[in-house]
Amino acid sequence: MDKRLLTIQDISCVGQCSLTVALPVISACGIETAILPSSVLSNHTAGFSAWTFKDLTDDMIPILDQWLKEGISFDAFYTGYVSKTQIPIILEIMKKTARPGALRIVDPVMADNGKLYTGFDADFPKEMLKLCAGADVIMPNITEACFLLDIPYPGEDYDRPYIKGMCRDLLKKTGAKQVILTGVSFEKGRLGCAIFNGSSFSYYFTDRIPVSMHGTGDAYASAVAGALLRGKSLSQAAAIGADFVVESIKQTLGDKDHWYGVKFEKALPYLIQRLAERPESSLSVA
Ligand code: PXL
Repeated sequence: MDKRLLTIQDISCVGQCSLTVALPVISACGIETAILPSSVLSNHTAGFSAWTFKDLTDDMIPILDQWLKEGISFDAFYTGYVSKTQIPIILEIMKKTARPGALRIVDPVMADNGKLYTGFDADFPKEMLKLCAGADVIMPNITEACFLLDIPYPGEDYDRPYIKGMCRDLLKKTGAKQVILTGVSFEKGRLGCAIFNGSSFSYYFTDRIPVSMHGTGDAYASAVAGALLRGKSLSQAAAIGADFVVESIKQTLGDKDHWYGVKFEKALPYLIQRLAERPESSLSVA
């Protein structure tokens, strides 16, 4: 049977993030992608002056009940932007619809640049810990890692031992099996991630493109999820995801009208090509 993934996150109708990125990216990876929208927003909350917000928590259990009646189940789950009250429901959905050995991938979307996103309160990280508990892969950025660990945000003031310790502490505290820590940089022109699978630790860096674009975290996590389901290792998936985001950013550079997201669509052929490569040639870990 082909693999089927369920992704749970919001629909920001306009703005190229969350489900409007995850569905096309993971589908392009050749993986059947089911969705459970956690909420519907007119547009995302980063950079637009206002937005509508419709919470869909009340629909989640009826949807689950219907899936159970149909015998619907999943090989993988990938969660993104969700609300606090949805976390216990999502845990129940995963428990009841997981096929044997199902993979749980959690992007603990809640913060960046040292701050929680608009609409997330100080209690949110404690709830997010519950979603991360026992996950196969978590993909926090450094800000999210600090909130999960309840430690101060270091800004750019950190070194290799700090990042390695952070990865170890994340697995210890959350009980997750593997972590990809994103947004790591030790030198000005290079940006990447730290990858720790519980025993081996590595980094993957690319040249830093000196712009900050919204939605790159979702494009990254979606490509990693798709690559993992295509059988790539954690470090291969981390590298493919990073290169896909760089390609998406390059496709967006110079388009002033496109300030709200990245043109990941233009990079999908590149992603598909990378996924078709033999495993050895797609791995380039610094
Ligand atoms: O990209 C994360 C994200 C997802 N969904 C919504 C957001 C954000 C980040 O700001 O606003 C609605």
